Amino acid sequence: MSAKEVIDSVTMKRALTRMTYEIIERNKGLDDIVLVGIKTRGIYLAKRIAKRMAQLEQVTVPVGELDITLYRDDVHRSGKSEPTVNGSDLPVSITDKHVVLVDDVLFTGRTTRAALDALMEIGRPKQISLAVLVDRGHRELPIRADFVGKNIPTSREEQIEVSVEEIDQHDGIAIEKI
Ligand code: 3GP
Ligand code: 5GP
Ligand code: MG
Repeated sequence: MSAKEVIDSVTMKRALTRMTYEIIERNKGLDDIVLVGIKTRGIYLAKRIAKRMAQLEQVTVPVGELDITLYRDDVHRSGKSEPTVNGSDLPVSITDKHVVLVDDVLFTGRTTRAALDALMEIGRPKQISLAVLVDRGHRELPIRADFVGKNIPTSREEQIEVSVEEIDQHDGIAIEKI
């Protein structure tokens, strides 16, 4: 296995800052926004975006979490399992709010679909948007991200390694051949 860094820490921070500006701009401010991170790294990215929003707009945006079972066999497409939501921790009601789902990597879209199902069961948001740090392609569902850090085309044999300071001691994005 060899990992090649394609996005360094400075570039990754800039991408997150740009995504934050885009969310503020498209929402015409931060009224009614709730950020919901998808476990694990999506949560840290959502918290980073919230921190940036506070710096830029002096507004505290609520950050919630969704725990979606990760399935590792999806890389090889050998398994038939679907991602399911194991739990959620949302600090406020999402009804009539603009929920921005945040994940590290968008691949087939199945995790996002599971997240959408869960959110609709929990409440009735007025809008749901999707923000991902990396779109690696290979969608299997009609799902696209509204805010994208980097589009990194991959083969199915490749894997994107997203590192965040909070758990990996550094920021960066690498491509790994598996
Ligand atoms: P994350 O929880 O921060 O998203 O499954 C554990 C980790 O493995 C995940 O971290 C995810 O980034 C990473 N991973 C790499 N490739 C895949 C993949 O194809 N599917 C899933 N579900 N996780 C993957
Ligand atoms: P999807 O459900 O869209 O196929 O995959 C999205 C989820 O799986 C994301 O939460 C993401 O963490 C994980 N994932 C899929 N492919 C990759 C990848 O190449 N690298 C990383 N880090 N995560 C991936
Ligand atoms: Mg993830």
